[in-house]
Amino acid sequence: MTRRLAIAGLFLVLTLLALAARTSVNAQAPGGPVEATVADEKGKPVEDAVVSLMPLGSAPAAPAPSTAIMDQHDKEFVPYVLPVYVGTRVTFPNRDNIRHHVYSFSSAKKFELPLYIGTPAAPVVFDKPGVVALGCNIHDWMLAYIYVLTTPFFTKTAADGKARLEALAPGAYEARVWHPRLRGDTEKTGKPVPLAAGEAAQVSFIVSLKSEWRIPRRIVDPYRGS
Ligand SMILES: [Cu+2]
Repeated sequence: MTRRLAIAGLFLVLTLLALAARTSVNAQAPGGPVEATVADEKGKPVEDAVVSLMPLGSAPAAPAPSTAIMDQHDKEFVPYVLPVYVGTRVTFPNRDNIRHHVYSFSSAKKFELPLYIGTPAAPVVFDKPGVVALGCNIHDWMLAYIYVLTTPFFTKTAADGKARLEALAPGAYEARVWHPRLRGDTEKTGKPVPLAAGEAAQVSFIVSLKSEWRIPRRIVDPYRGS
């Protein structure tokens, strides 16, 4: 009798252990992917929009410090929009054989990399959230944006206006969109995104964009090299 009870008890314990293991596996299974779509008011896909997800309730754990690259190639910045997590170190390699002079007057990061060829020795640390507009003193048309975020969960739309985020922990999030020409505040674009384990979620934004105005490229005398 006692032995039977012991065996029954053992079974019970094993069953509970198996259940607990299953639950914990479920808890760790990633949610998503989150598929994001950004279009303008006419339904045209919007490229280079940054879609971010902020977990609701608790602040996201900071990822390991990372680095990113803002190239200069053929007298343009590449990419046009670079989203980074706050604290990211960004290098500015110049792949042209002429000199560039990169600067920003944005309050999120004022800096200057005086005339240089190659890669400046020290990367620039983007330690404040916000929008950093980049320019070049020599080539007025050069323009790009570094968008500094306080969540590590972000992505950028391709030419078809679509972007994808994977491997997120299940939970409640708020999605936001940002674009260099966004009319209005990115804070007001928030949409709730509940994310269940192993289930895809969709979020779509219709944004109003300011009209584009870019300084035209100047014909540069190749022999002067500027
Ligand atoms: Cu330049």
